[in-house]
Amino acid sequence: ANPVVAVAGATGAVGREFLQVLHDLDFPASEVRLLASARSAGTALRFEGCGQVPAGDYVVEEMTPASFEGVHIALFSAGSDVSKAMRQAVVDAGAVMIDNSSAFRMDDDVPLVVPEVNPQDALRHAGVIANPNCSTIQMVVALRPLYELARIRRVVVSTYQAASGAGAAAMAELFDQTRDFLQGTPSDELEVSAFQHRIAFNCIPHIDRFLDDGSTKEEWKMVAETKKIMGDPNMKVAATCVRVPVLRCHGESISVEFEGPVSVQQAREALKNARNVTLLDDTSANLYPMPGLLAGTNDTYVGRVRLDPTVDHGLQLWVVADQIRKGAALNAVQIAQLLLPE
Ligand code: A2P
Ligand code: 11C
Repeated sequence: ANPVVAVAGATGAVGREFLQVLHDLDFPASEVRLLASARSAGTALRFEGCGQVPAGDYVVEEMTPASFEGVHIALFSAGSDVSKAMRQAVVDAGAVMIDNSSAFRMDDDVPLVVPEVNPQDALRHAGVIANPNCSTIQMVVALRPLYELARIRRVVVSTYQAASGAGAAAMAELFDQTRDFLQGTPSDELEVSAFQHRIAFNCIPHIDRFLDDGSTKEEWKMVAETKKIMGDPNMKVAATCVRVPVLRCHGESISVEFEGPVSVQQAREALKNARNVTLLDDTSANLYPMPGLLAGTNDTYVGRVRLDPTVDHGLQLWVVADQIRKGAALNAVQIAQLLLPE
């Protein structure tokens, strides 16, 4: 029988995208349940349908432990606290939780999966599979084909992260602040609540909380999650994560140091042949990936591939992906596809 799918956090930025991706990939569901908090229970969301589920307006139900009875796959994006609170109910129902929060990512019994990189890990789950942080996902999709050319020793990455990474409300704040600023509201009177500072016409080098070593939790995630997904604890990663006034799609400047020689030509060839990667790299035509032009896409886009002459075997690249799709909802649904019978 086709699986029953629950979408936990259906009204959020990622939750809505879960619905869109289930439709776009025509996921073979027999039923899709929309779950959120009591605040939005009773409201209807449009769902275009997938598998045996017809298009229609579906009523959002309040998420409780009983919501998961009869569910096979539970796609979660309602924050870590909700994932932790519902984990046992999901497992007791015999369902698999595919969790977009950071609650369980580093647990030994929870695979952390990017289907282009470590699909085999998904099959070793004990009821929960974690979806990595969006910034990590697009980086490892680009690094994996390069790693096959030569082992990667060290990566230095700086991110340019879209407001929507912080949720639907943060996306609205960037939009509203920009409009209010252009309409003449003085900058100290702009409403600031999603981020620590104004995001309109600004960049904020602060995503998630600060840790004792001066880095942020977002930067730590890129380090720890990359090692786990790539299966190489010796790969060194240094990250700086920055919020920029972009609505959707994260950009990443990545410097890669290999153990042996890798030419620009070899790297371009490997990226061109990699599944779900699009190489947009022709400087003579001003062709490179840009966040403002790639919202709503599924691939990980790579450009500006060039030598890093400051190390023995180094390359530099620029990577863009829609972080709500590949960085969250699409990656999670692709994980669910790995669980379907052949
Ligand atoms: P709701 O819309 O009812 O608040 P985002 O990441 O875009 O902010 O979305 C968060 C999602 O998680 C929303 O769907 C939100 O539902 C849901 N959510 C937040 N808190 C809870 C909760 N305690 N129980 C169930 N769903 C929750
Ligand atoms: C951001 N990357 O852009 C964050 C959002 O660990 O899943 C996702 C945080 C996470 O703000």
